[in-house]
Amino acid sequence: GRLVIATHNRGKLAEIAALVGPLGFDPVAASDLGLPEPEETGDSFEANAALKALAAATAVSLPALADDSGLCVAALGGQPGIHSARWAGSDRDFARAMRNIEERLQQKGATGPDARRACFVAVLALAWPDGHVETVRGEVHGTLVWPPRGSAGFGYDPMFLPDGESRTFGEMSAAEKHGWSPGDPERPGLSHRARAFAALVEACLAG
Ligand code: ITT
Repeated sequence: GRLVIATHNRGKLAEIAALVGPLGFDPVAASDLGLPEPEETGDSFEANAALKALAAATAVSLPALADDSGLCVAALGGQPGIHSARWAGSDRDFARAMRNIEERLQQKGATGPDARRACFVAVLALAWPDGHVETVRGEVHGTLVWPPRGSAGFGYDPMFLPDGESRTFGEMSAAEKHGWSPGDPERPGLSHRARAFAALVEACLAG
């Protein structure tokens, strides 16, 4: 059936559409339905994902899926975290946002890989028009490289080298970044988003 994808981020939308398509859903973008972007007033990924999914589901009376995600840098106390989009400013300048992170790491003398640990977090919220909402979390750990490498993906991808890989997310195709054969619950996936999807599929099968 129809599933609203409650995001206004094109990069996320492409990834989510590729992940839900094979599960038999017909994804519709919230932006194509003319839905406004709710203000993200929550203080956690879970709270923000839930409020975005619920706003869309209740507005159009269809189930809706939202994603709240971000990059958490250990040496920066977990920043930018839930403020990852905001760090790129209203013009969504991620080259500048990555430079900002690098400058802060330099100020802390964080030069070796151990000092440059980071993780990507994605929380998916699936909401129904009756107000029921389910959230799941996916994470991928790695290190931050400088200069950024590759131009695939979106956001902070060119700076993020997942553990055990030789290429950044910016150097991987979408399929490689997912590391997941859609519909195969035996494979947990590579990216935070693919891992959250695997958890969502599992939660739906269990529930
Ligand atoms: P919506 O709320 O409309 O979904 P948004 O971009 O505002 O879009 P978030 O508040 O969840 O979404 O911000 C997440 C930010 O974290 C996003 O803008 C990216 O910069 C970054 N991010 C999340 N997932 C990422 C990924 O897979 N690769 C690179 N950067 C990512």
